Amino acid sequence: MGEGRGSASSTSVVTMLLLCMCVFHSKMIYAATYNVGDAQGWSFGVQNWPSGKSFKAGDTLVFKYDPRVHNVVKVNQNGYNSCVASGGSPPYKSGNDSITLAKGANYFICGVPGHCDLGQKIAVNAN
Ligand SMILES: *[C@@H]1O[C@H](CO)[C@@H](O)[C@H](O)[C@H]1NC(C)=O
Ligand SMILES: [Cu+2]
Repeated sequence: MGEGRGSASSTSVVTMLLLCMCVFHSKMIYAATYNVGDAQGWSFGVQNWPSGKSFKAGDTLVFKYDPRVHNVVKVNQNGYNSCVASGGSPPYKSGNDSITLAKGANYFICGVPGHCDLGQKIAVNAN
């Protein structure tokens, strides 16, 4: 009787462990990494790069650029539309920035004056 109870609870512990491992693995398997702008990197006219792609929350965008010339600022929709970085997060400026997508809309612009207006901006929707 005691043995029966013991084996039932160890079965559920094993089941729980397997479930946790499956969740962990599916995140590892399905999270993708994208180089923004592909070979051109984070550059003028990159604005259309996301079109036709589908992104998931947890995917990583890698922004590659010359840090003496550009940076990356996460902004809100208004900042994206009007090319204003003020009030946004502090800029990323390593030239090789990995940023994980949050669920929903993610907006990034270059904070160097004039660059966003030249299409150095992206809007990415993560499901
Ligand atoms: C960019 O960063 C990643 C890690 O975040 C690293 O593996 C890679 O080598 C870096 N590339 C360059 C060109 O520095
Ligand atoms: Cu720039």
